[in-house]
Amino acid sequence: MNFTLLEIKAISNDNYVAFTFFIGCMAMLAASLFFFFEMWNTDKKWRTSILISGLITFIAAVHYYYMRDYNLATNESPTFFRYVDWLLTVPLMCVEFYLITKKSGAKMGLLWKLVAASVFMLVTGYIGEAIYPAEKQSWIWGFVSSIGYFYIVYLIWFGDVAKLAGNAGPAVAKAVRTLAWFVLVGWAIYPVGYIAGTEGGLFGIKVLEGVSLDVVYNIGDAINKIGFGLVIYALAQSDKELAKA
Ligand SMILES: *C/C=C(C)/C=C/C=C(C)/C=C/C1=C(C)CCCC1(C)C
Repeated sequence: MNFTLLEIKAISNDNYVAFTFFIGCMAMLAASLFFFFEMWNTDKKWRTSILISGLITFIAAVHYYYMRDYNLATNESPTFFRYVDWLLTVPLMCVEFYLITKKSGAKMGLLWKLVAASVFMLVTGYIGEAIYPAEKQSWIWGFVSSIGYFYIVYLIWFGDVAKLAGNAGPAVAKAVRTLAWFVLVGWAIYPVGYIAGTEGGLFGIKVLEGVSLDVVYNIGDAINKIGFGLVIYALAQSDKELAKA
């Protein structure tokens, strides 16, 4: 008889990369439960937004579960799962911007601009990271990807999103300003991970030697997915207070 040994992989104490996947998964799950429950404690007007916050962290939790396994089994970066996760969650963040500015007149066209720019950013980033990682050209793809990123930053800081937020009430204007900082500073964590993780990530030079791309991405995700959702939650809550007053 031929027995196949099922190898059970545990996270060893010094495997901090796998540990951040584990913690990431738990944090995303906890955040999802929070949003899903709080959704019912929220004014109808904001319920869809809170639901989407929960979907973003839930989709991430499922991907983190797989990514943790993948990383333990292969000791490699789960690049494919990572980008599938982002391709689902980043457009959902664009939907959040659309939903909160919709009451002051956001059109579907704005949503499509944001979604198209984010898909462009992610697909070109994936090409640089997964297809040409060992080439010195990965920085070119990173650079191309950044064009999509800066277009999103532009739309949110100075373009349609900023204008619509300016016409909205103080609660929405404040939330959009905070979310704009997330996009400018929080999302900038990702190119740092890319530079650390790809050969020649910065103009053909390998900088940030010894920094784990996965740890940088995992920190970025925790801040940007959970933090982003909490800003929208705070908006829904403060709007409730304003309505009561
Ligand atoms: C929840 C996941 C989020 C918010 C992911 C965001 C990802 C980015 C903003 C990635 C940006 C990149 C660049 C701007 C250049 C290098 C390639 C990327 C894809 C890492």
